[in-house]
Amino acid sequence: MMSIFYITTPIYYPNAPPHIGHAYTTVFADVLARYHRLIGDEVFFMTGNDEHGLKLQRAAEKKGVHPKQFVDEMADVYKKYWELLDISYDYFIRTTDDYHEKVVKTAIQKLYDKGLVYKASYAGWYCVDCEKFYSPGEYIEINGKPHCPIHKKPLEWLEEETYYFKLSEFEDFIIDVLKNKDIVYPRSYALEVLGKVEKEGLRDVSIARPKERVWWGIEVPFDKNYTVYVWFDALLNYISGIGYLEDMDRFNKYWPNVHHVIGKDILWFHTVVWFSILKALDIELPKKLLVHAFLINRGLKIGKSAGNVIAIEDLIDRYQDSDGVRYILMRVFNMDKDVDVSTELFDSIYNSELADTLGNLVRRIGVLAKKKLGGIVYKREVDKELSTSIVETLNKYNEYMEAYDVSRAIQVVMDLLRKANAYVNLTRPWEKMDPGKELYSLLETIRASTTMLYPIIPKAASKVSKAFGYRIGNPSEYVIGEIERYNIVDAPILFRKIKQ
Ligand code: ME8
Repeated sequence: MMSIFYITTPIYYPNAPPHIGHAYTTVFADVLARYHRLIGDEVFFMTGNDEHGLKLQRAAEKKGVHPKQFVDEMADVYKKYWELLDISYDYFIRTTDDYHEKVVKTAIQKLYDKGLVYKASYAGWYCVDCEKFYSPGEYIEINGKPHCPIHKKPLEWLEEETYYFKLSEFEDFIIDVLKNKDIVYPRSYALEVLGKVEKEGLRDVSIARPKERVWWGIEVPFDKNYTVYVWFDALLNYISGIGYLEDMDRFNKYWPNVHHVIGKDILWFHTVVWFSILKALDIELPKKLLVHAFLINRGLKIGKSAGNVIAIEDLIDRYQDSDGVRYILMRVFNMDKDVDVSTELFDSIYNSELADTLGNLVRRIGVLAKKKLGGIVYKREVDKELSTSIVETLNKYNEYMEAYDVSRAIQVVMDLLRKANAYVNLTRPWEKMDPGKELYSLLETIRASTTMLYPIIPKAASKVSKAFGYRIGNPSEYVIGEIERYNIVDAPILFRKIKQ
């Protein structure tokens, strides 16, 4: 049955180019988007940039350019990186787009009209990197001074008149949602937020900034001395990007099927704050919020602010192409646990799985088929054991992909490919006069494996399908023995081993 699958990434702050952490999220979203296209869903995949606020204002100031010029240039930089990583997004949203600004203004006005916004003074500790206030108990102290728990940088003291959103009014609603609705995945994250809300309650949040301090933002429609707080602005991208206000049919088509992918650093905003805003706007809550843990390096979350960034271009250089990088990131992908990035680990995954297992099998079978059978392999009965393994693997793979467990899905395919390599060693087709049965069995295994791996390594999978003459189809409708005749025109070397 065809369904609609709307998937989003966070919109990133373009104060610097994206790094491995952004790639982690974006590749994951891309893999889900590609999988859903393969199984016949109508997919809308959106990523983009979060272009307003103090962080961007300062980044532009530092460069001596107007923030608009700065974010324009950076939008191209982000798009270039996503192209390098073969990200198949359908739409790239920017919060400086005019339809988006209109949605933000209308939304904040609606909350104001409903009596959910009021003016009062605020004093507190602020992290510009998070664009977030931290209260005592939330921040950490280093040398007696408040520091951001994520970026480990000193917080700034802010005191100002601001507009508040009455988040406190939504406390019961939020508790009910986190307890009883199956939105946040994995569920442990819902329980984490629930625990915090139950313990501390919900305090109202500031949703505006005085222009004299933060002028780079969307003007508050009911007070021109203020700009809209960047997080309120940013979250609304998920609805403005599919035509909220402008094209309600389109909005109503995609919204009920939205899947937000985020890192756990922005969990609070995407549960408590986002769910309350949606409720206040009379919009249904998202279908799923998919949360993942961090990539870390020397114990710290990898990030621009921590200065331990790993550049996407370095990864692409080392692993030769986008496929290598995509595969490694998805192979280590973990929603619950932080993953320590290490070159040894990445190299060994690349060498043993992509080069030695998949690459080696494809090369061997391609060469053998050409040499022994002139490249033409007719349909034969598929080896019983292999055929059972193919079916089992497909079932598990589909189950894991439906559960967003890309890493496990990859691992079952690798197990199948290892079995196929063992079958080659056991049956020794190079010694046979007519190795038709063995080669056909192996080609069917390769076809199934590349079909399953296509969302992760689209270039390599397409290369094999072209060289061996078959189409990448729907992995939930794969039929063994469907191909009457393989025509092998090439025996590609997919991944060249790197020296460790
Ligand atoms: O927070 N490990 O933007 P941002 C895993 N503009 N994921 C990581 C990561 C790491 N070390 N570093 C970054 C913002 N990420 C806001 C979002 S959405 C309405 C507004 C990924 O540029 C992860 O997805 O700081 C994280 O949530 C996101 O980048 C933060 O990107």
